[in-house]
Amino acid sequence: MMRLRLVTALLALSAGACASDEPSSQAAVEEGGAPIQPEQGIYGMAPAAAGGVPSVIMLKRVGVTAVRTETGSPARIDQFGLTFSPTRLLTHLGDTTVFSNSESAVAHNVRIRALSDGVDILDADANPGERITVTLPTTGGYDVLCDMHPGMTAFIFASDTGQSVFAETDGTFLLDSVPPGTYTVQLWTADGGFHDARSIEITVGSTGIDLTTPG
Ligand SMILES: [Cu+2]
Repeated sequence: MMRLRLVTALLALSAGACASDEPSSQAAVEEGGAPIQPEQGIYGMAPAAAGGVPSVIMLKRVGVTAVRTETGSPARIDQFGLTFSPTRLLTHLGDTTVFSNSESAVAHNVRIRALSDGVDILDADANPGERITVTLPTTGGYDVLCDMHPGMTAFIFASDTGQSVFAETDGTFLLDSVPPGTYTVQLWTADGGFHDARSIEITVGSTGIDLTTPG
């Protein structure tokens, strides 16, 4: 109930901002530490993290083929100090991710397991200085583990939409720089997988959406 009330309050705040004659020059922050609204995009609530894995919000523009912008370098997860860094990575389906063992003397392992069926898609040893390149086979979430150090874990999500974002642990999320238009928004959660996509009209300014009751 708290989440619903929060989003309702934020929607009211958004409507107020739209009615103002002066365009907002920066994201609005309500006094008391309410979530930040994007200057141009969507914000709202999704289900809270499940088992430590945050919800993912994917946005796809209707009728427009997304043009991928090449970053020039693959995403990278470092193994150093007995941790993966970063511990969360959002990648695009088809892109490669490079694991680098940057330790001077500690051997690691990279095991990647699909959450959808629990099947390992990679199990490789990574000696100091070695690199392992992987391309995830399908959209969805993947646990990353090191067999040699049980505390070493990370999480990768592969998306195939134009814009995607991890929600915060409490479920709040924000997608900025989204041009006005008609979109589909789809939610993914660790305990429910892909939920039904729903249509959303994004207008000028901030558009609030409540995804706490996933379809
Ligand atoms: Cu390790």
